[in-house]
Amino acid sequence: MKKTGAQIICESLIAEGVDVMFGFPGGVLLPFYDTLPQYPEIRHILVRHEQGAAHAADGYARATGKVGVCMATSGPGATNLVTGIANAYLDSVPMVALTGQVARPFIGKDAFQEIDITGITLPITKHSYVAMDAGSLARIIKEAFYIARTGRPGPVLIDIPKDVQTDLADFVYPDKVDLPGYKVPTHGHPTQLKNAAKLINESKQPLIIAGRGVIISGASSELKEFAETAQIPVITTLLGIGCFPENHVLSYGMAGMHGTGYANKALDNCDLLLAIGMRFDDRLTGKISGFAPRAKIIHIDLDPAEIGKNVSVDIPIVGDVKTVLHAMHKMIESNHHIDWIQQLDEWRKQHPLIDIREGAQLLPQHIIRQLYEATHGDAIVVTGVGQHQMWTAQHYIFHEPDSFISSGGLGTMGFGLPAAMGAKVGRPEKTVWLVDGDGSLQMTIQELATLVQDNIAVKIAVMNNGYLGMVRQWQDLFYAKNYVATPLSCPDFVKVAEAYCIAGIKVTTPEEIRPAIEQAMEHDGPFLINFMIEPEENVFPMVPPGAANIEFMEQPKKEVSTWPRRSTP
Ligand SMILES: Cc1ncc(C[n+]2csc(CCOP(=O)(O)OP(=O)(O)O)c2C)c(N)n1
Ligand SMILES: [Mg+2]
Repeated sequence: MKKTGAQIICESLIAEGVDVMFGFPGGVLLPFYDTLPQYPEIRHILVRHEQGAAHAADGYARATGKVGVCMATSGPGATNLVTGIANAYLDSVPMVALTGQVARPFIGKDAFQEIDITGITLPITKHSYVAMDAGSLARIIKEAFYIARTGRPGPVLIDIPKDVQTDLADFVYPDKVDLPGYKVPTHGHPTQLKNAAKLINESKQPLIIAGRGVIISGASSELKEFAETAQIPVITTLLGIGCFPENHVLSYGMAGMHGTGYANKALDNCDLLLAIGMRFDDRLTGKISGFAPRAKIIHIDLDPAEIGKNVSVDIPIVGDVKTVLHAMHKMIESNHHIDWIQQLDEWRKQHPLIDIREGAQLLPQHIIRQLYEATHGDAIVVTGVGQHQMWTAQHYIFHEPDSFISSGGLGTMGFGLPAAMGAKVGRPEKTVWLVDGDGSLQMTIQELATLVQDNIAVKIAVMNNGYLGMVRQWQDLFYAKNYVATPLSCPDFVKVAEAYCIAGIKVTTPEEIRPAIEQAMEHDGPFLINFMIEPEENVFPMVPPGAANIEFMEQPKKEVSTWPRRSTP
C-alpha cells in the first residue's frame, strides 16, 4: 500500500526506535504535523525556539547514547537550528535534524522562507540530504541514522520539501544501508598495538588522558580494568568527565585551562601519555610546545583526521576505543607505579582544588560541592557555559559516564536549559540538575515554558553573579579590570520562574544552600534556585591563554571582598 511522504517519515522514525522528537512547526511542515497524530508512538515536544530543539536533541542523545531528533520549518526555523547543529558537530553527538523545505517547484526562486539549509550547514554536519522524492525518504532516513550514530557520531540533516511530504510512494523500510564510501575503523593496527603495549610496560611514569570518545564507545569499564591492571593514573578532558569514576583512587581529575594543578603537573612530568578518545583541544593542551614535554604519546582515536592534527604523536592507533582497549589489555603486564602515584598524591596535597574559605560569602564552589553531597553523585548535571560550567566540572564528583553534559567544543551559552530538558526526557528516572549562569540562562530562558507544558522536572541552580563572569574574569586578569559589556542586569529569576508556574527560591547565605537543594529535589516538578553568588569570584586554577599548562595560576590567598555588595536582583 502506498503511503504519503509524511507517513513514511513517521514510520521510518519508529523503525529507528525514535519515541521522542523536539520540534517547532511552520508552513512547509503542515503535512508532517497533520500526520503526526496517526503515530502516538512518537512523543513530540514543542520547544519555544528551534535552537532549543537542537540542544534538547543533543542533551537527549548524550544522556541516552541514542540518536537525538529535532525538527524545524524552512527559512528561519532551519537557521535557528544552526547553533545547535554546530554544537553537536563539535562534540560528536549523534543527531538527526529534519527541516522542512519549500515545495519542489519553488526551490531556487527565493520563495517565502526558502533558505539553502544544506548549504549553510555543510561544514557543521557529518552528512546531509535533500529528499527530492517520497520514494527515497525511507532509504535516506535509514542512512541518516546510521551515519549519525556510527563511527565518530555527528549531526545529519535531512531537508524535506513540502510536496514530498504529501506525495505517495511505496514504503518498505530497508534493513541495511549501502554506503560503499563510508568505512568505520574498528581494530587498531596490530603492530601499533604491540608497540604501544611495549611502551606502556616499560614506562615508569605513565598517564592516561581520557576524552569523550571513551563515553561514546561505551568503554568505561575497559578503561577502568586497563588502568587498574597497569596502575596508571587517569586524568580527563572536560568532555571526558565521568568516563572514569572521579572517586577512584587512580583518578586525578580534569586537565587543561581550568584543570587541577596536579593533573597539569602530571602531564608535565609523565614519560608516557596514553591519550584515549580525545582530540587535543587548545583549551586542554595550552601552549603546544609545553604540552607533556617529557612524554612519548600514544593516541587512540576512531577518527584518523584527529591523529597528529594538533600534537605530534609517537604511536597512532586508529580504531574503536573499546575494541582497542580490550585488545591491548591482553598485551599489558600488571604493574605498579608506586613512586609516581605517590608523587601525584603529593601534588594533590600541594595544590588542593577546593580552597575552603570560611565567611559569609556565598561561594559557587561550596554550592557545587553541596549539590554533589545532596545527590550523592547520582544525578545528571548539565551546565551552561562560563565560570559556573568550570566550577561544576571541578567540584562535582562524577562517578558515571553521561552524568556530566556540557557544551565543550563550541562553548555555547544557552545550551544548558534545553539540553537539561532533553536529558530529563531521555532519562526520566534520573535527577537532572542544570547549573546555569545568569547570562547563559537568559539566552534560552523561554524553554521554561516547555518544562511546564511537557512536565519535565529539571532542577535549576542559577549561579547568579550579575556578570558574564568568565569574560569578566579575563578582563580582570588580562585587561586591567576594564569591565566592558560584562556587568549584566537580570530579571528576578524566581519571579520569572513563577510567571511560568515553576517554583523557586532565592539563596543569599551559605546556610541556606543545602535546605534549598533538598527542597528542590523533594519538590514534584521543575524548581529553580537563584544563588546570589560572590560576584567577582574567579575560577582557579587557570592556565593563562598562550601559556603552558604547568604555568597555572592558583586562587590568590587574599580573602575576597565582603559579600553581598550589589543591588541587582
Ligand atoms: C553564544 C555565546 N556567546 C558568547 C559567548 C562568550 N562567553 C563565554 S562565557 C561567557 C559568560 C557567561 O556568563 P554566564 O552565563 O553568566 O556565566 P558565568 O561565567 O557568569 O558563570 C561569554 C559571554 C559564548 N560562549 N557563547
Ligand atoms: Mg554570570
